[in-house]
Amino acid sequence: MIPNTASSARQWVEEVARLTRPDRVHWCDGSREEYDALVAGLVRDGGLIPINDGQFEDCYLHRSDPSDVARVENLTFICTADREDAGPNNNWMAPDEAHRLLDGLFQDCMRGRVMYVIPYCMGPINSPYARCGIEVTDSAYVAVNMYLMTRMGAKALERIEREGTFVKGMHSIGELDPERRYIMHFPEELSIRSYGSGYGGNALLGKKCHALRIASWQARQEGWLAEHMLIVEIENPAGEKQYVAAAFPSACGKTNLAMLIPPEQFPGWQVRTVGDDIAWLHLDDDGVMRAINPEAGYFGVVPGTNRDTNNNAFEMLQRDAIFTNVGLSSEKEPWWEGRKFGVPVLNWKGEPIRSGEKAAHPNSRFTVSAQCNPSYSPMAEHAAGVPISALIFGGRRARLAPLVMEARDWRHGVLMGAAMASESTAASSDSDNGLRRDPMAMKPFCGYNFADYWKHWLSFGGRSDRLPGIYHVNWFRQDEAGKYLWPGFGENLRVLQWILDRCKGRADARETPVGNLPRRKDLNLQGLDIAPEALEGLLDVDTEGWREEMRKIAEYLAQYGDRVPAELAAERARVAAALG
Ligand code: OXD
Ligand code: MN
Repeated sequence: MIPNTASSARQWVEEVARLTRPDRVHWCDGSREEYDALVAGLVRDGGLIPINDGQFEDCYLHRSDPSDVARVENLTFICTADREDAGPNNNWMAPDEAHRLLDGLFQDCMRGRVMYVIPYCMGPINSPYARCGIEVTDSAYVAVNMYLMTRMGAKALERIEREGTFVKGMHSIGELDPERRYIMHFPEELSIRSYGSGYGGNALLGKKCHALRIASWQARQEGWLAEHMLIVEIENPAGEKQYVAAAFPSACGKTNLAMLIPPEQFPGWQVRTVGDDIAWLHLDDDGVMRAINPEAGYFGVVPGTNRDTNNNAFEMLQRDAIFTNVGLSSEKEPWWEGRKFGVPVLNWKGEPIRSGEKAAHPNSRFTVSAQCNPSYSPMAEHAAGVPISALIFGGRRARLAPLVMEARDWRHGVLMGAAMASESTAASSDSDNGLRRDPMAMKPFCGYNFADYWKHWLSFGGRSDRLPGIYHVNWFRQDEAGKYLWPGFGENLRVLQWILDRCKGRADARETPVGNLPRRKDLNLQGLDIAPEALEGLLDVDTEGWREEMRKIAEYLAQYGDRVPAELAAERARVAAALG
């Protein structure tokens, strides 16, 4: 499948091979036979461990280097000519310096290794909204994960050759040395260089590096949005389908929401997944916001997954899945905290479990093709994407943020997104367990200055009068004793129902300075066992707490200096004034 000599893809790959000196170059064609052969090779080398094939057909375990288990935000850089374009939200390095550093690391780094060339397409192959890239890597583990996560191989290469443009991604696991690890992005060159890590978010370059950091930059230039959002299809018993896209920081239940199972009291409702992590949003000619999921698979957090929390994920992990950093049970089955059955005997490092120790790494993951999801929406393959009724922002906040609130208009919604904050999680190794501002859940992923990003978001306000409603949710509110007030999981459909009814003008709300909130009577609580005090807490607006929050938001925005759009500052001031 090697393209002809004149092809820009081939020329670039030859250039990379001259620098990295692999023993062999393998152009991936994306076939199942190729996947099986790569897996067999990995099994031979110990990169994948077969697990109980009786129960888990064609499933494997990968144990990563123990120092390489999460994204590394402190080693992730945006390399733009002007430092201000990367903004205070990113680490920055001058492109020349970054190239020099990375050229040094990549030089000869693939000697004795195979270089896999992975042409991929982010989005349905025939979608005008899709974008392509080529990842070269010396990791067969990356190649098999890319097979599950993206549309890769011959078809993608065809499109690349036709369009003549693609994102250039160079990856090497190097020596897996944390001191020689960099994830570098060059948005102005549409290129990525990642060295020294094999972890998904750092190494599967189609995902965070391309579909968010580079794509967010392209999206700004081209007038669309690349967002850290799931996309879900909700069909009510009348057969009416609506779509929402929702942004949550990593490990806040996005995959669960994307695969929600309606509670018993919702007969006739169906929820289907379009995407679980990334949405590319475009306005169509009628001003309707349409979303595609650029990915074709999931790289989900495993701990906590069971039949009750996410039966769809649980089901799809039974075949053709790759587990990374879970434990093993006495039956040689993958084991993780919250699996609810089986006896763990080995931890994620492959050592016998010591008492009190966790078997799976908290950021252990599964990789699986979206085709294995029993609730996969056929609309995920639709070239024109799906029309979005509501955009939802959410964080993990023990206090203050109510269960749900609605922005009064687009501008207020942008403020809600920009002010998002969350208690930190295990998906990034830089967690400090504090509260961190994570605007639009894009803190680790926006490929340019947040101030310019908010301006770009605000610009949509003037482009259409059919924009989606914007909402903020919080499933993680706790009482003083630390007990969750809301049951979450499938019951979140009750909140989604209110949101969707609001979008159709069918539900009531009370206006408050921070947004429109449902009253108890506005939510469908039929059959839900929830204490009145819990509900009161969930729907309460703590005026003093919000005044303080608005002051903190002002401090946060001030970090971005005069680049902060005046419209956003004015919106914050409006809400603060309304709070008195
Ligand atoms: C992810 C993340 O892996 O956000 O999706 O970290
Ligand atoms: Mn994510």
